[in-house]
Amino acid sequence: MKRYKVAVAGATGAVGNEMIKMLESRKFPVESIKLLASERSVGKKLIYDGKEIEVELLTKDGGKGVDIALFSAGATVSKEFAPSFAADGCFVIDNSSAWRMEKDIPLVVPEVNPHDLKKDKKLIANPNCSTIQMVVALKPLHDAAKIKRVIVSTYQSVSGAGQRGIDELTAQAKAWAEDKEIPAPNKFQYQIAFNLIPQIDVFTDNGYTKEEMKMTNETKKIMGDDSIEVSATCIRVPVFRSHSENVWIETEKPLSAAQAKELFVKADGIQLLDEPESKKYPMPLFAEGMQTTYVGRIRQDISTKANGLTFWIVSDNLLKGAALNAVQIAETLVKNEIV
Ligand code: NAP
Ligand code: 3JN
Repeated sequence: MKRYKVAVAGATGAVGNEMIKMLESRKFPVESIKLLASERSVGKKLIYDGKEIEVELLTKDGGKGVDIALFSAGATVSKEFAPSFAADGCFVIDNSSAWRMEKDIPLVVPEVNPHDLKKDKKLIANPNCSTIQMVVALKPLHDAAKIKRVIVSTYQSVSGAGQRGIDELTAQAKAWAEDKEIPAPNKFQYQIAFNLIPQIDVFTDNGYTKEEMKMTNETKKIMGDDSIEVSATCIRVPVFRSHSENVWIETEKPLSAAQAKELFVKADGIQLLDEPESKKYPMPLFAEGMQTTYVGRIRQDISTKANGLTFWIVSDNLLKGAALNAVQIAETLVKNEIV
C-alpha cells in the first residue's frame, strides 16, 4: 500500500493534538510525519506512533516533499503559509476560516460532498465545527425531502475556544469548588462556569455573530444549494467537550419523524439515539472521544402547518468538528486516488 509524507501545522494545539491521535488511531498510511508550530514550541517533543518527534518551525518551504499537510494554527497563519505549501504540490487541509468561502476552494465534509475534492485543488478547507455536525445530519433529509429552511441553536463546549477555553472553565470551576474567588474572565466575555454566553466570535452588522454567519454560509456551500436558508444562534456553555445543537427544519416535501429516523439509521457518520421512553438521547458527556454524530429527540414540529421537523445533534467538536473530518478528507483523497 502506498504511504504518504504528512505534516501537521499547529501540532501543539488542542486540534493539532487530536489530528496526531486521529492519524494514529485510524492507521492513516503515513510514511513520515513532520510536526510544525511556532518558535514557542520548537524543540518540544511529541509522540507519534510510539516515537518521539521534535516540533519544527512552520516555514513557507515546509511543504516541500510533503504529500498532505493538516493545518490548525488559525486563519492568519494559514493565510501566510498554506499557499506556499500548495504551490509546492502538497494537499493542504486547512481547519481555519481563512479559505472556506473562497469560490475555487473546496469546503468538504466527506459524508456530504466528497465529489468536490479534485486533483488540481490543492488547498482544501475544513468547515467550522458547528457546521460539520449539522450538515452530516441535514444531508440525508435534504436528499429525501429538500430542506428549505433551518433554524438552529448551538450549545458549544469551551474546547471550541482552544486550550485557553478549557483552562478557563477548569480554573473557575475549581475556585468555586474550593470556595475561593472565581478568576476573572479572559478568553470568554463573561464568567463561563455556571453560566451561558450568547456570543461566539464578534458581532456582524446584521446582529448575528461571525460564528452564526459561518453556519449560514458554509451550509449552503457544502450542501451545494444556495436556496437553503439558515438562521443560527450560537451559545457557549460550561461543557468541556462536544457541541450540541437543536435544529428545526422545514422541508419542501412531507417528511415524518419515522421516515427521518430511517434515513438517519442508513446515513454515513450518524448514530441514532432516540428512545425517549428509556431516556436514550445524545448528550455531550457521552460523545467525547467518539467518532460519530449522534441524533435524537426527533419529532414533528407542532408549531407549523408546513413540513417541519425538530431534532437534537451532539458530536465531539475536536473530532468530527475538526481533526476527524480533516483526516477523513485525507482518507478520501487517498481512496479516490486524488493524492
Ligand atoms: P490552540 O490550542 O490555541 O493551538 C494553536 C496552534 O497553532 C498551536 O500549535 C500553536 O503553536 C500554533 N500556532 C500559533 N501561531 C503560530 C505561528 N505563527 N506559526 C506556527 N504555528 C502557530 O488552538 P486550537 O483550538 O487547536 O485551534 C487552532 C485553529 O484551528 C483555530 O484557530 C481555528 O482556526 C481552527 N479550529 C477549527 C475548528 C473547527 O471548527 N473546525 C475548531 C477549533 C479550531 P505554539 O504551540 O507554538 O503556540
Ligand atoms: O468556538 C468554537 O466552538 C469553534 C471555534 C472555531 C474557531 C476558533 C477560532 C478561529 C475558528 C473556526 O474554525 O471558524 C476560527 C477561525 O479559523 O476563524
